Order: sequence, then structure tokens, then C-alpha cells
Amino acid sequence: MYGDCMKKTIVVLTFLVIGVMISSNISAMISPTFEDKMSIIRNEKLKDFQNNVPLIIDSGLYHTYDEMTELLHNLESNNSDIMSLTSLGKTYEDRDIWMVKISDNVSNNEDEPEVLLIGAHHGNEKPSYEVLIYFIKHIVQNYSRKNTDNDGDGEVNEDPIDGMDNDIDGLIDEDPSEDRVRDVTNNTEIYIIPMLNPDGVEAGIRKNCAPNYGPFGLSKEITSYGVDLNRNYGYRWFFLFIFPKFYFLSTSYDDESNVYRGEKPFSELETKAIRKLVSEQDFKICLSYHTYGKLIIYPWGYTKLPAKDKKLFESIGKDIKQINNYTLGQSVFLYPTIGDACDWLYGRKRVISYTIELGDSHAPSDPAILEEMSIRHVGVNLYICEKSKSLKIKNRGFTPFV
Ligand code: 0X9
Ligand code: CA
Ligand code: ZN
Repeated sequence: MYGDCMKKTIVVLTFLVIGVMISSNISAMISPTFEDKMSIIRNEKLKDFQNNVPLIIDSGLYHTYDEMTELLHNLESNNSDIMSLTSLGKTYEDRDIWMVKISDNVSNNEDEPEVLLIGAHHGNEKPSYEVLIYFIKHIVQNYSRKNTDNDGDGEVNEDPIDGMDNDIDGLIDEDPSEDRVRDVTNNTEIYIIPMLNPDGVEAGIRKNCAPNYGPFGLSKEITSYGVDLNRNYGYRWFFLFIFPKFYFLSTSYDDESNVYRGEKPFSELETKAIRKLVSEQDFKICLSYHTYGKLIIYPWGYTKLPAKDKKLFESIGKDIKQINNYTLGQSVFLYPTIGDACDWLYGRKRVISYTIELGDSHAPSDPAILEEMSIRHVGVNLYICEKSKSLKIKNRGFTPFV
């Protein structure tokens, strides 16, 4: 009698628990809240960090480093009035880190707001450089073009790249404005580093390919290869020693780890190159492109405390969200980490910086998906250039400590 009752209770309880688990998962799938969405992506990413398998694809869909280099040289020589190509220095494997500048009077440093776009901190995140190559092409192809009826419907510039069907013809963003490209090019200075980590891209891996000599560089022999460049920026570096549990899994001083931060801040050639560029220019906004998760995330990433400019991050973020329809939030709620590009850019220089996590895989094989993603982010990039003109941020260059 007693045993029966017990059994029934256990069965009922089991069903109840399963029921709650299923329904909460289903509700997360139907109307994911910010936290639901973040926890799904978080789990996938933290798992991803555990595995070191290089990404091998040769679909021809993505540029190799050499193809990109050749393309950028060609674009520069055909558009030298508005585009310049410079090397920010070499990587460990002797590849140039290319930087494209786009502006009118491109060889002068004019008093125009400066915007920074970076791709491929992580070598296995293919779309992160493709969207920037596409953006460069879009600008040079449209700059000198008169306003065009791109979709042949008798109207001109009636559907700009804003993620909306402005002329209600069932198509989205099909007739962008050539004038807009001209205006942005003439009134801002756009610095684009499409592939910050070319060695990682060629190897198909997340980290770069430089040798490590133990976690703190103290070993005589090479112990492993590669640093996670998006952990190597020097902001709040020592927090890992104080709060190791908080950052567990997302950054590490184990040099074998996929999220190894490097022996010291800015130990890597690639992050040094960014630090130098940022010290010479006065950037207003930065977008750091990654894959994946369809996220727009902003500082802080190292603490749950809100940034001083949280309202501004939210308001610009909402405009970006209009265009790409991604999830917006503070990056710490993806997972806490130390030394990412955006925390340093904002913490040190008050550059309004976002990480954009593109799409839902590291290398979509469908060209239509890549194309759609690229067009949308032409819209995003143009928008932040326009926005940079009206941005006034207090305390630029101010850092409380470290
Ligand atoms: O972990 C990263 O570097 C970025 N994600 S990725 O999957 N592309 O590696 C996101 C960094 C965002 N910053 C924080 N979450 N603090
Ligand atoms: Ca200019
Ligand atoms: Zn990344």
C-alpha cells in the first residue's frame, strides 16, 4: 500500500519535472527572452572553446588571405582617390595585417569623425571578414555612381539598407542610395581591418599561430602555439587573479587553452598593431565582427556593472537591431571575460564599441545567407558612420585605473 503510493508519487513527480523542463525549453524557443537566448549561445560557445579542431572548408565561397590581398590591392589602385591600403605590420608567419582607409582626400588626416571596423580576431570566424570585404566593395562601386534605379521599378533610392521594406513591394533594401555612400565617404574617415588574424584564418583556428613559452613566457622551450587575441587587450588584466571563478571557462592562463590570454597584455603583434593605430587616431565608434549568435553586445564584458554610457550603448544598439534584427545586450551576460577589444577600446579611449556576432554558424555554406548578412551590415556600417558625426562623449581618454 505504502510502496504503491510512493511509486505513484515518484511517477507523478518525474512527469512534473520533465513537463516543466520541456515547457520551459519550448517557451524559450517560442519567445526567447534575452537570458534564454544568451544561455543557449553561451553553452554552445563555451563548448566550442573546449575543442581545438580546425575549421576546414574550401567551398570557394570565402576569400583566402592571398585572394583578399590581391583584391584589396586592385581596389586601391582603381580607387586611389577614396581608398588607401596600408600594412599595420607583420604577423608571426610574416603576413601583412591590412588596413583599408576610406574617405575623400584619403591621404590627408582630415578633421572628420573616425570609425573603426575590425574582422577576424578569430581565424575560424569566416563571415567576420567577408562582410567587411563586401562593405569596401560596396563603397568603391557606388561612390562615383549617380543615383540609380537599382531594381528597375522607375523609382530611385526608394529602399535604403535599413532592414525594412520601405516601398512595400515585398522586397527589403533592394534600392540603396548612392548619395548616402558618397555622403558617408566625404564626411567620415573609415578605417577597416578586415582580417586582423590572417595566420589563424589560414590555419582555420581561433587563436593566432605564434609560439608560447609557458603561460607567463618563462619556459625556454616552446610549450604550445597561439593566443586568443580577443583576450589579449590590457584592461582589468589582474581581475583574473582576483576572481578566477568568475572568468573560469571564458579566459585562461593555460597556454594550451583556446581562450589563452597571452603572457601579458598586448603580448601579440596583432593587438599591438591595434593599440598603435588607436593611439594615433581618435575613433568615435568601433564594430568588432565575430561569429556567431546574432548578437549586438557592448561593454562591460568584465563586470555586471553597467557602463557609464549604457543608455547610449542601448540607443545606438537599438538602431543597429532595426537593421540586422539581432539580440542586443551587455556582453558580460553572454559570459564574463577579460581583455576583449571592446572593453579596452571603451575603457581606455571611450570609443563606443560593439561586438557583432554574425549569423548562426562560423562558416555558413549557403552563399545566399552570406550575401544577405553582408548587405545588412553594409547598412549597419553606414549607419554607425552617420551616427559618429553627432556623437559627443565626455571623458575621452580618461581611465580610472589599469
Ligand atoms: O569570446 C569572444 O571573444 C567573443 N565571442 S566568440 O564566440 N566570437 O569568441 C565575444 C566576446 C564578448 N565579450 C564578453 N562576453 N565579455
Ligand atoms: Ca576625408
Ligand atoms: Zn570571435
